Amino acid sequence: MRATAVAHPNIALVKYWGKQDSRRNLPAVGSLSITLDGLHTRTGVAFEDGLDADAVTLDGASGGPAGERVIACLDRFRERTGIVARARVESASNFPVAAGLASSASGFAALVAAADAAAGTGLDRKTLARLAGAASGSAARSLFGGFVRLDPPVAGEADISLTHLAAPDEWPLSVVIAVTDPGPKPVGSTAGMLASEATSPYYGAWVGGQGADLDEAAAAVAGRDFERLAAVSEYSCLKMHALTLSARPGILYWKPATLACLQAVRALRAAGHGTFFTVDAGPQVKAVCLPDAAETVADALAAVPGVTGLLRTGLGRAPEIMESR
Ligand code: 2P0
Repeated sequence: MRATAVAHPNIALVKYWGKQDSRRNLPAVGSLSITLDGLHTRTGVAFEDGLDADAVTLDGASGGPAGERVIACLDRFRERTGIVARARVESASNFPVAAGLASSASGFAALVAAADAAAGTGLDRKTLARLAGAASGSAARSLFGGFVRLDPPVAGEADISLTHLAAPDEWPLSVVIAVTDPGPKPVGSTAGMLASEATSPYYGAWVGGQGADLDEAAAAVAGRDFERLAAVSEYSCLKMHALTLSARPGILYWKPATLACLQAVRALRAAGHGTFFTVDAGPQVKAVCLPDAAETVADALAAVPGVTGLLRTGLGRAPEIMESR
């Protein structure tokens, strides 16, 4: 009853921001993402009959709110599958956690994949995605590789739906991540979403416009139309940050270097390089690139004052089970 899974984070090009149902963690809006190859979380899960409580170690630390979220996710897994044993969980990521690099996405994707393999429950990918999504909305997308669309429940539906749009090798884009501050973000995603909903005058417009953005981005992916994907992705990113800025008090995730990177990416695109930006709930900038532009983009972002590190990656696959017994 033991397995190890490796899962990758994803970054949304059309952003998830807002909850339809906080208790079940159902999103108010859909999202569209790319899964990243170079970053990963490796999680081992062992169900042991002798344990009287789950024992969770995350990047060497045990307990705390992150550990509680893992236990809640395991409880939903047990409820869904009838497994009763408690688990020993060990998880480590190869990138900074809680800094807007989507550690919760790869973390919960690896957790549900490892739990399923350890318990031998054979749940299908969409069921695993819903279990991961109940823990962290963006994690549902990391059960798939390449390009993924997530739609919120519509009237009469109980849960999110997921559509795999393209595999990594069907449109092999590159991503350059400019790290401007590796520390934890000032306001977590969940708190930021709830504050935006409660206080921003723009929240209704945000929710109302999302379906059109998703359809536009999905059409861009289907047509492998980089310019079209660039336009809708930057639009969605800036609109999400306009929403957080318009909360009361406003939530400002950017550093000065974040804005400098956005301007650098816009200048590179104007000069003919295939690249566009996106920024999640944190200060790091992700530049999505056509493969032949990635080198130039990386050099340009490395030279921006305030950029403290650079990560480069291609698109990643679905979670993999590394060992199971
Ligand atoms: C996204 N983000 O679509 C958006 C854009 C950050 C900015 O999903 O509250 O950690 O745990 O469901 O998944 C980050 O939010 O939020 C996120 P919860 P999660 O990637």
